[in-house]
Amino acid sequence: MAEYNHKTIESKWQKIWEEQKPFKAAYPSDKKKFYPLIEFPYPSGEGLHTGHPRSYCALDAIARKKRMEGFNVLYPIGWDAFGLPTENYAIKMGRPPQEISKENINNFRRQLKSLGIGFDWDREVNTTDSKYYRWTQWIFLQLLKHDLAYKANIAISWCPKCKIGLANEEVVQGNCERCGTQTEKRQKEQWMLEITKYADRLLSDLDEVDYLEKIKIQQQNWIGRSEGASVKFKVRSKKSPPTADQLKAEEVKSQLEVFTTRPDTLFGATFMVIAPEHPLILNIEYGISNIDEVKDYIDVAMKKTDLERSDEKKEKTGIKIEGITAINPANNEEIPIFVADYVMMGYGTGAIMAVPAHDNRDFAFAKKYNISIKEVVRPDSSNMTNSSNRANRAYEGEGRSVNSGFLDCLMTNEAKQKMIEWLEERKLGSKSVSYKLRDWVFSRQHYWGEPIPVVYCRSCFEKSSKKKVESRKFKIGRDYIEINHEKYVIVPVPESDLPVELPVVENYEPTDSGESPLAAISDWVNTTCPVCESPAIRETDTMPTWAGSSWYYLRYIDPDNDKMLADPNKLKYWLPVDLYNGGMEHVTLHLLYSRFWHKFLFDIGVVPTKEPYQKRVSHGMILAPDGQKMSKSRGNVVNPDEMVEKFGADAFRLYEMFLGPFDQVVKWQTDGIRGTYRFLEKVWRMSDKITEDKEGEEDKESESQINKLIQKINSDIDNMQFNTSVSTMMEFMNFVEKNGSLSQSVWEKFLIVLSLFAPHIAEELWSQTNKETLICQQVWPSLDESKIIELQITYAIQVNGKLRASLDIKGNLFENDVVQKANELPNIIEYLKDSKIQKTIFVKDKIVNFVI
Ligand code: ANZ
Ligand code: ZN
Repeated sequence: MAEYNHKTIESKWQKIWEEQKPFKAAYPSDKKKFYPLIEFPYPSGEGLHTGHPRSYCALDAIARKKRMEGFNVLYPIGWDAFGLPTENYAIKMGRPPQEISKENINNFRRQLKSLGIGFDWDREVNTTDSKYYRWTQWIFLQLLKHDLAYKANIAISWCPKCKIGLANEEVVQGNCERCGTQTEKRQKEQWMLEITKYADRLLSDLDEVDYLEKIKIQQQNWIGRSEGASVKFKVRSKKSPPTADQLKAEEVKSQLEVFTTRPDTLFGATFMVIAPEHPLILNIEYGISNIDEVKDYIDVAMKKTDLERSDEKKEKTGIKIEGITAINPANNEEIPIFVADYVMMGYGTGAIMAVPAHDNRDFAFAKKYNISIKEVVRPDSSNMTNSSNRANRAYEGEGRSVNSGFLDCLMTNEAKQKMIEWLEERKLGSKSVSYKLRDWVFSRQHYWGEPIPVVYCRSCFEKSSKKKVESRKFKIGRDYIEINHEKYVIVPVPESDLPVELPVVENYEPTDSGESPLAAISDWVNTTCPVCESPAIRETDTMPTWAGSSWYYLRYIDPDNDKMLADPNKLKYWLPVDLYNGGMEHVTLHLLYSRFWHKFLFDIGVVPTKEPYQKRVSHGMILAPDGQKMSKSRGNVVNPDEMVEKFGADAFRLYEMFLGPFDQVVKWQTDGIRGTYRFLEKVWRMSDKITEDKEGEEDKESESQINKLIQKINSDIDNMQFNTSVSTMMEFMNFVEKNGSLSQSVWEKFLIVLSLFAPHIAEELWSQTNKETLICQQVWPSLDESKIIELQITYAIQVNGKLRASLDIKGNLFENDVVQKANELPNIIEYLKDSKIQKTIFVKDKIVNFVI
């Protein structure tokens, strides 16, 4: 037989798969479905890196096995191709992003095909294709229609050098991701999606899915639900408002509302703190005697990032607002109000009641500004802390209320409850829930994204304002916006006019004003209003890359549908995704965004399930041989093309799986792939030694070995432990080598097992057994446990080298298991009774020697 030649074998089978399409998902089908999903790649200019195939090969092994087990499998691939790197590269090269993206996709496709991954290539999706983003825009329109999309003026990070608004993910440690310049905060009109309306369901429905625990925890933390109370404090000003008729409005405005998780500590609130962005300052400016100082403080604070502001280790800064005070509703004490940047506008109400005795941040602040500290919770008597301890930090735990009037002696939980009732009776506050989750900032001032399908019409405003303004239903940001002090109605582009295509432009540079480059294309911007046919202008912001990736798994189900997002019957058959694998870096934003869209689509009757993904798992990253993250700048990138060229796709794929436990971070080692290559050579040579099955005769030992292998692979695939699958196949080959020959039927089973991980060589050797069929279309071999022979071994158990007992046990066990059993033998217990074991010598299947 000729030498193992991976090149001819692999290109031969890739061509056959391309023609015969054995990985094509069927519809309709009587079979049970299985829908595994990998996070579709961003086709970067660098091409595939070794990290991508880890996930793809793993799910391919699972998909192949499921197909052999009779499932109708949908294992799709596509391209998440909008995004900044392509746009930046386009600007640098002066070439259209469309062209660059196409080249990158072609390269990714070539690379994936060269690995022989069994994707259903007929279902490829591409987020930048207008046939695809037409439906992304359509989903946006539905969100708009259901009042879940709105425009708001919010603070965004701004790069003064690029003159562009940056999304959070484009800011790296406060600096612009593109040029490294320190970013600033700027107010800008942005489209927002009201994901917070779904916060409760996004949290509680986690009970219905089967995500890894660490993924669930990250989702829970990101949503960050806190139960507590909102409490209203009156604000008193020494000066009265400038004019009398403002008085009434001022009364309402000068209520300071806080969110607290500890309403039981209200009697201990000795000051208040508001965030620098808090509207109270503007509302009551006339009453603030040190307004210049306050404004200076705010200016400095606004330049800081949220991270800097909330850093527990940094010294708290703030400034007292002179001229106004607040009234603690519990005891009517007059307390000072500060502005400090450790309070965030984005959480709760942007204002807090500070309880320095029981909150460490408030404690540090009170010490610094010499504010009184009043103890109102005492740890239960059993574990009294001494007061000296309390002098340098707050007691944040629970206990009994003290110095708290009607709450005194109550335990924290009862006290919280009682205080909430007390507040509710007096209309001073109520039970309240806060979430860390923020609404989703949905617009980008970039070119390479989906245009937001909205136009702005002035004449529509003039007409509708006459009707609606009185009824107060006409809301800024929801129904109309202001541009240069003119009011415009927000008019959705009619669904029948979708897609709003991205126009081809000359220049992809952002404009000086920080608008998207689209704003400079006046014949695109100027359009007619679909409602009144007057001149109108288009929205020039585009969507974030998170948009297209929030629903791609739906489009795979029906990729060519031009009537709707996807056929409901097909959705019903294929949903939910059975197994979704991706990186840990996507278990917060992407996972939440897509769950949110899915739930919304469920609510409007587009999808039949509440959740998109039944199971979410995650793989560990692959590091460079030097233990660092692979990166071009470090020059330590392992190029999959080179590996495939040298060792072949099969050896590469085997090594990707063999590297280490799937969920753990592992290091690439090129020596390792040599090992899997040698293993394949061994398999190749073995094919010469296969003997025909003889009637009525069976090699008990090889039957036992192959059933053991099948048993192991079955459980490994279920538990996603691919590395031990590969090592068990290697052990099997060692056995076969020793045995010298193998019967045809056992060999065939082995090839089927091997085909999950090294499909090309498996097809080739299968075809050499005179089969006309493809191995990937075989039936998974059934396990016959009765054929597994458990080798019985007798261990000699020694103490200091002298035989003291013997142990009958299964062969091939791990050291720990054997040593533990040996330790439990009565004789050995006796010998070891009063001594300490210095060392244990273990000889597999032979000896355990305790040295004392
Ligand atoms: C009074 C109090 C007393 C508080 C006490 C804590 C302990 P979590 O658990 O994260 O929800 N807080 C409220 N809004 C804030 C904001 N915008 N920026 C910074 N801090 C804010 O935390 C809720 C607690 O964080 C709230 O309860 C409030 O301080 C503070 F012994 O109110 B607490
Ligand atoms: Zn109009």
